[in-house]
Parts: sequence; structure tokens; C-alpha cells
Amino acid sequence: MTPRRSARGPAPAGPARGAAVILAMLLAALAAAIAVTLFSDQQRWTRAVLQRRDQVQAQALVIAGVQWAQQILHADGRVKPVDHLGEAWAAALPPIPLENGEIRGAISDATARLNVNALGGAADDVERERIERLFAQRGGPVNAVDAIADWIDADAVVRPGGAEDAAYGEQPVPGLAANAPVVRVAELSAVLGVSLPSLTAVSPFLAALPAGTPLNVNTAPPEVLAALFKDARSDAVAALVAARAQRAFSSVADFRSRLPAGLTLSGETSLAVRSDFFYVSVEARQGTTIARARAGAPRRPRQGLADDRLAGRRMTPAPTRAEHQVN
Ligand SMILES: [Ca+2]
Ligand SMILES: [Ca+2]
Repeated sequence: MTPRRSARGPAPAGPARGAAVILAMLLAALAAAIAVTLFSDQQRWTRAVLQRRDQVQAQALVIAGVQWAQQILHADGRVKPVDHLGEAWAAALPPIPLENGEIRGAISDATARLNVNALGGAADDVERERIERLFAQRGGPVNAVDAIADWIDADAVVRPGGAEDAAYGEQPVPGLAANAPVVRVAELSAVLGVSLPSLTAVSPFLAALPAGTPLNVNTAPPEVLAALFKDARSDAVAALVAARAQRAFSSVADFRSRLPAGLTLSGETSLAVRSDFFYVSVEARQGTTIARARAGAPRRPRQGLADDRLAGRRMTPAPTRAEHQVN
């Protein structure tokens, strides 16, 4: 019997046929791999586009939020000569739901804090005494007050216990004193004798503002109020805060006249009942992206306060709910 032959010719011999099968399998595997790669690239591209869209929207929202806060402050300043914690600007903005996210924010008074740049002035200054008391009461860098003053003052004259260029030049990593007002309290961590724990202990009560900016006694926290008095008792300071909550001080004279027994002002220099510098913090979430802005907001235009940051980052795994504390 004659074997049946294929119309295309004889079937390949064993090894050749095996090679053809392997080649076909290889082509199929390559096609599958290419398809998977294309799909994966498309998914990655889609994710990147969506994330970028969320990031842009979140950043636009926080910028709008900061501008909104500045408008609130401007409108408030036009009609009220006194700033206190009972006003609308002082209430934190609760989370407001938006399509695909939310926005929240808060305004705080920068002049509720002691101004470190006041240290660049004379050694017997009342404002310096307040900072010294705050440092002593709150675990601040009490032995580095002169070094901070030298860091800020424009001259190269070393104060007792201070440090100017020569001292910084002798360090393992040589440097120079700034010889200028600081724009952020955190800069003081570069000052000789200032440890991070001691600075962290007092930084919530300090601000870096133009020299001469007064402290608002209507918004200052108890820790800052306590630094205004010699030997202030905590119960007397608490009574002062309670009286202020009942009725804000209308003037520095009103503040002085309503001091509880046991509180003696060391001086009335650079005190006020109005604020012209604020911190605005806004957080906006869009999808998995969150943007935060913290801005120094001078009430009067053209007075710069260089603490303005904008950051966007992808969140994992869930939106942060932390409150905005200005440090
Ligand atoms: Ca000096
Ligand atoms: Ca100096």
C-alpha cells in the first residue's frame, strides 16, 4: 500500500518539525508579551495622567484657598481696629467636600508669638527680656540668646556669650553668621549653642517678623502671655486669658487696667491689640493627591514675609488628617 502524501510535499522530518513547533510557540509568547507590555504601559500612562490632573487641581485649590484667606483678612482689617480670637478669621475652616476631594484651612496670627528678630536690637530691650523668660519657662536655648542676637544683628561685634563670623569659621564645617533678620524660626538651628530639642520646645511661640512688629495681647497664647510678666503665676495668667475670652482688650491701656493681681508688666513696648501678619495654611485633596500650602500673609500689601511653600505629593494609603500646626 502506497503511503498518502501531503499536497504540500512530504512532512518535515522529526527534528525539523519540532523546531517549527518551538518557533510557533515562541512567536505566540512574544505576541502575548508585547500585548501585556502595551496594556501595562497604557495603564501606567493613564494612572500618571490622572495623578497629574489631581495634583494640578489640588495645587490650584490651595492657591485659591490662600487668596481667599487673604481677602478675609483684608476685609476684616478694613472695618475692625482690634483683632481677637472671637473673629471669623480665627475659626478653622472645616473640611469642605468637593468633587473628587475636599479642602480645609486655618488662619493663625503670627503676631501672637514673640518676634525673634527683636533680638537683633539692644541688649537691654524689653522684647529680649520676654524671649529670655519664654526660653527659661519653656525649656528654650537660654544660653544661646546672645548667639542668636549676634546671628541676627548686622555687626561683627561679639556679645558676651555670643558668636560672630570668627566662631563659625572655627567649626568643623566653617560658616558665617547670617547678620540679618531670619525669615523662618527654623533657621536658628544653625546658631551655635542652639540645640534642636531646645528650639523645638519654643518654636511654637516664636515668629520671624520684621523688627518692631508688636505682639497682639488679644491672640497670644498663655505661654507667650506668661513671658510678658516677671514671676507670672499660672493661675493669674489663666485668669487673664479667661477675662480676655469674655471681652477682648480694646487697647493696650485696657489690657493693662484689667491685669489680675500678681501680674506686673515688665514693659509695654511693642504690644498691640491688632495684627498685621498672619499664617495661612490650606490643604486640598483631589483623588489620591494632596497639596498643602503654608503662607505668611501680611495684611498690608508689599510687606514681605518669606515663608511660602507649596507642596504636592501622592498619598499612601489614605489622606492625612493631621491638623496644620504652624511651627
Ligand atoms: Ca553682634
Ligand atoms: Ca552679627
